[in-house]
Amino acid sequence: MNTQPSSLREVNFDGLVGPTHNYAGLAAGNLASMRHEGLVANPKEGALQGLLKMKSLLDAGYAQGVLPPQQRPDIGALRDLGFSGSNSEVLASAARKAPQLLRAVCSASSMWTANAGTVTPSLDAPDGRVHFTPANLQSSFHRFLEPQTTGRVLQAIFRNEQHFTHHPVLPATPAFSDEGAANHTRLCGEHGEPGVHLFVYGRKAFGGEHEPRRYPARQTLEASQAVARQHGLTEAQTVFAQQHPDAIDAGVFHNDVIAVGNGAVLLYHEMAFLDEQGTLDELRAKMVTPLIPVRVPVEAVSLEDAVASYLFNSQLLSNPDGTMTLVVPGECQENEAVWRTVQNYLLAGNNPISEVIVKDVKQSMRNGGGPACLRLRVVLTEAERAALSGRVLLDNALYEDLTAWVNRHYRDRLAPEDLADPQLAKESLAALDELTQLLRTGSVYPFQLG
Ligand code: SUG
Repeated sequence: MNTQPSSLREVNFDGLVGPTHNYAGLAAGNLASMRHEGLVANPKEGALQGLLKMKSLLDAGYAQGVLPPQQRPDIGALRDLGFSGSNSEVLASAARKAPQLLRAVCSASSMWTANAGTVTPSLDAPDGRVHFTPANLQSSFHRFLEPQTTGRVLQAIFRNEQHFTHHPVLPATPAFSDEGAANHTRLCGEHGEPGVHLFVYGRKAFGGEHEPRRYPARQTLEASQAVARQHGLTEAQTVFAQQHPDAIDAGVFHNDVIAVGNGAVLLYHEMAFLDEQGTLDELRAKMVTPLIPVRVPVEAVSLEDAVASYLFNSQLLSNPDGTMTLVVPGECQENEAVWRTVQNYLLAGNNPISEVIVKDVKQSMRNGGGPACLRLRVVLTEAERAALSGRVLLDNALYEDLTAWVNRHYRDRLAPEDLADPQLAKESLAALDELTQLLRTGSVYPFQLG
């Protein structure tokens, strides 16, 4: 067990937006992705918006990490599906015969690292190590292509076996559908108190009821239970709650689109959980510190406004004086009901939230990814931070290097018809090869491993 709990700090590892970022309408039940299909994307702007978010949180005193994007287009995936010939021939043939597959293998969806996996801090784990399980993301083809490289990236960075341990991806089958930390919230008191882990699922694989009718439920109870078991979490440390099916049908495809927790605070929309009272009661019974629920009722913010603004996809960050800062996407400011709620209810209310920071992550937002989707939270002790491999903790020099790298390699315009351009694939590989040197991760991409 950790003996220096006060050195615990949350590091947010943001995913870099990859060079093939585009709008392909790939995600059923994700209204932004469905609405923006075919739009011309600006990968350079997307990557710079992400880097600016990281930099401003670094400047505000928060610990910030960075995770590399994935190798795209995934030409290997097209070969597995029967396309053959040179890389250019594979791309051209896919563009002609299966444009939807070409779009899928070009997706830069790994930017949403809240779906990279589930993480348990050493303080809560029986062996005193930080535990990782990459999410299988089996509910969509474009995201199912992520877990292998995600696993390699996590193992390259959290390599030290004394401090970190990695579990296998759950079986990639509907019964174990897993979307990672987007459906997992750790609640706790201050300064190294053990946490209670809230796992939110959309359906039960076996004997389920109350399922959504329009859109898929992406997380199963069975997957969440398996991850908790892998990490050695006990019944006393875990709460499993079902997401409200009506919320899923309104476009809430992950719990982090409707709730966010930090410390003892759970900020959530009235429609987040199927059994709201039962969920709060169980959390209260298991937490050492009193839970601070901050409930937003439908009268204040409708489900529709919650989904359109991504108010709940905010980052809730702890400050040294016990207050918290909410990092919201720009879309919240543009929505009258939401902005009123932020000012008059969240900031003015009797809760630790004392500041709101607005960030522009529009390129990601148009695909349904807000500030919270873009980051994987990893709570680390000082010793664990020192044991990280690679150059992945953001400082001013790394920010400058990454910004220059984006400006050197990224396009400022990418339309669906550009995806078959063999030059895009070459540019992307050249950029990623340079990135692994910059981040000192070693070889993590299929093209580097041979
Ligand atoms: O899985 N969008 C992602 C957005 C993920 C947001 N993550 C969290 N809520 N944590 C998804 O739906 C759209 C890609 C496209 O349509 O081009 C996409 O995959």
